[in-house]
Amino acid sequence: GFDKCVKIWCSDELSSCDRAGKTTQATKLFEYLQSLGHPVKLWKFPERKTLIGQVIDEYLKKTRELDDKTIHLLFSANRWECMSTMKEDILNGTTLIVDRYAYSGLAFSAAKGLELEWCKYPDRGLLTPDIIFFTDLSSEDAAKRGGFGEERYENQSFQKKVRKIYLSLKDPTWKILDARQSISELHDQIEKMSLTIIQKCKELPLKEDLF
Ligand code: Z5A
Repeated sequence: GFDKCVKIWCSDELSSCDRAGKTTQATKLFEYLQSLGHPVKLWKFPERKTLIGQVIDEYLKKTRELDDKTIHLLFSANRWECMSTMKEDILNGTTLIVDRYAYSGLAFSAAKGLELEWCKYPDRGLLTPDIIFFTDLSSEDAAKRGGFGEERYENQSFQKKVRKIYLSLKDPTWKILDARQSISELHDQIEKMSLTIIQKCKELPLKEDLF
């Protein structure tokens, strides 16, 4: 079991293109850690419930138009407005699983042609994930999973660009997983690596130095 008195600074981020199984895997990991009695919370960005989140939701549903830089900054502000709550949870020993985070901001905005360095700046200093799982799926395979929906970005040529940018961003905290595997095969790998990183992160200082 886990010692609840021990501080565990850990956050897992799941990144990837559309339909690659992030939400499925994030939920399974959440349920698994919870079944072990481990303090854990699940976040999903954009957090559509806040005021900024509502504007983002309208943009994604195409009922509101915003220029590329404005929406980029709003996605970032949406993360910042959640930071104090997330930080408090981590300091209380809770592991956070985050379904999309700042790398989504980079990949989607850079795929529109915005300069990568410009895109990084607003997210600088966010809480830093200890491990990032990238469930990698080609846009062709993604399209086979019930087809794309009606939201903005849900088309094959754009997802192809996004994937290329994601893969150019990877560093040693990234674990690239082949999303064509079954849900349980993927979960087994994510589960093992998460338990290892949670142990490793015990008593390490909080990291707020993203980008
Ligand atoms: N965005 C941005 O531009 N800037 C930012 O800063 C942020 C986001 C944070 C939000 O979409 C959009 O905002 C997103 C990026 C942009 N746009 N796109 N594209 P969202 O987060 O609301 O939606 P999504 O991330 O695209 O999620 P999704 O379509 O729900 O995909 P998913 O979470 O990766 O997949 P899933 O829901 O777990 O699974 C999809 C289907 O595949 C489902 O039927 C599953 O049962 C099935 N599935 C899952 N795993 C498997 C396996 N292993 N085999 C077979 N079938 C599977």
